[in-house]
Amino acid sequence: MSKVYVNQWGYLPNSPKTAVIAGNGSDQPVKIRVINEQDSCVLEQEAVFFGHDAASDDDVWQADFSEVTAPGKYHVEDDQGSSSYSFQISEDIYEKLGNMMSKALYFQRCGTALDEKYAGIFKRECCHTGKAMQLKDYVNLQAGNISEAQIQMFDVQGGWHDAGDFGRYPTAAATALAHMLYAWELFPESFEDSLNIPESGNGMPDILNECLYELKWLLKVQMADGSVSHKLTSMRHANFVMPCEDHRQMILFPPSTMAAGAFAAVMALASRIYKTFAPEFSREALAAAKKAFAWLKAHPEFIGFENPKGCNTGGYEDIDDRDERLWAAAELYRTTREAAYLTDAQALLDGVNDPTALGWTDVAGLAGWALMEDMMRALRSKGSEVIERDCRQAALLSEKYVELFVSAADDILKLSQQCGYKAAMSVEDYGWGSNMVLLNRAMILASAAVLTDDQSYADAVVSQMDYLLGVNGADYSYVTGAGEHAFKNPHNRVTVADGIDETIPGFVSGGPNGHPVDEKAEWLIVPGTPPMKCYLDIWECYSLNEITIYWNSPAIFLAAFLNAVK
Ligand code: 9MR
Ligand code: ZN
Repeated sequence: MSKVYVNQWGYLPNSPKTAVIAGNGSDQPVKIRVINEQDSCVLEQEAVFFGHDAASDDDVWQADFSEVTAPGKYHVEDDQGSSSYSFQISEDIYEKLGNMMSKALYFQRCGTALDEKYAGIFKRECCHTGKAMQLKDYVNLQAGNISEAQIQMFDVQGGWHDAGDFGRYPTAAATALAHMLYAWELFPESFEDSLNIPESGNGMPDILNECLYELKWLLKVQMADGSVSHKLTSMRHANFVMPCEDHRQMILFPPSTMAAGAFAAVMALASRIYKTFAPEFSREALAAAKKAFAWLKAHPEFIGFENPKGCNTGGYEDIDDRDERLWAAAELYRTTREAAYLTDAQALLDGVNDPTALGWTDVAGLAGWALMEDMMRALRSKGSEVIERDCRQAALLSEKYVELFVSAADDILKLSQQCGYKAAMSVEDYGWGSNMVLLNRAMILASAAVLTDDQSYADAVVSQMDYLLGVNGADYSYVTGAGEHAFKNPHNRVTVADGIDETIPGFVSGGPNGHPVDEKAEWLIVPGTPPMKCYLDIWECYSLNEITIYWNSPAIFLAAFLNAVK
């Protein structure tokens, strides 16, 4: 029996629309019919045989139904009697999705009660209000070498839980924040001020309100010497209880150069963005950024991070900090226009591995956004804004980045064309958090679309969102609440412990993983399962089905992009 896949959430009226038909074991022609809510066929179309798709092990047809543009509810049938899930065509499809995914971050808030007024049935009590201690003190205390009275305790209340666990990790936080701050800066028209969060209506756009909640917390994990703790978690993950029931001792782990770099970068970025909305915070953020950068300069050696013995919370390990240093220098240059930062950035760019990377491990692409920011903004406002280039060196660096982004986007386009489902992923790319790899690549495509105005990049972004929302061999929409067959059992302590049947909407799943490491997935996924289908909507499967702030943030960026360029 064949299977018909569509974007279960929906399509913009004028965007390309592809249905993928898979798996009927022959290469005979396939026809599709697009059916509206009145049950009439609005388009009959021949699907084109793509061939065998490696990542899903499916024989695949692609049917273009872009001709259908009238707003409404539809589904697609093939001539073998198979039918897709239903979907909408509507102007506000990505605006709604973006709002939903941004609101999901409110549900990650730590150190505050979530009132019914904003959280509805998902209201909950305040959590993690206790103070944290540094790892060295924790270790000494455990060994009986010191008493509690001798320990300096830190106020660390606030911020977002990173994921399905209650940890808070600066490098992950900084990347997620950057995606959203840039999304707001480049596509402000996509952010409606209607998230219904406690700060709504205070004169600041809600997306910036939500980000400020995290940024204010982030300031708290900078130490007096300018260094930044690599993470704030307990020694071991909390049980599957509501956050207010988790009373494990919170620990500020030792600093890393990655944390200092990412912190300096995002604080410099934030000081620009909040300059008029929150001038006091903006000044504080810049001072904190400079202090972290000074600490970095005083520590030119790589200071990595590894979990101490007995600790099982996230590691966010890295083997290279040059990209974080580069990102920090680029943002500080962009904010202060001081030449010394630019000289640093220039020197660091030559050494980085993956210059357009936009994820939490490799962040050199975020430095690119900083350096191209004025150009991208001017292009977005169709030249009405003049690019002020104060120096030739900055212009050259940003031109270099334009080339890097466009050439990376060309490679990503090719990848997307090689997949029957149009996912810009090779067979090997399906690891833990594969949806992030796909979404980060789509952000590179979106950047190239802004920089060149070439429609093919924007169309490929649509394909990546289609994959996320249902055009994939696993047959799921990977955003909770978005579509008829959206995943609903995330590896999220709150969802598991809250006793509510419904799932908080707007969360992005980590997605299929060809090399799962959680026990449940190891048991249930039959060896040889094609990587695109190595997915289970089961809460125990943390290496397939967790949620994180930095899996939501790229999707928020992309929804804002698609909504703005529609
Ligand atoms: O997203 C991270 C993934 O890329 C890594 O492979 C994995 C193992 O190191 O860790 C993931 O991050 C988790 C973090 O360590 C703790 N919070 C939940 C994150 C998502 O699973
Ligand atoms: Zn909490």
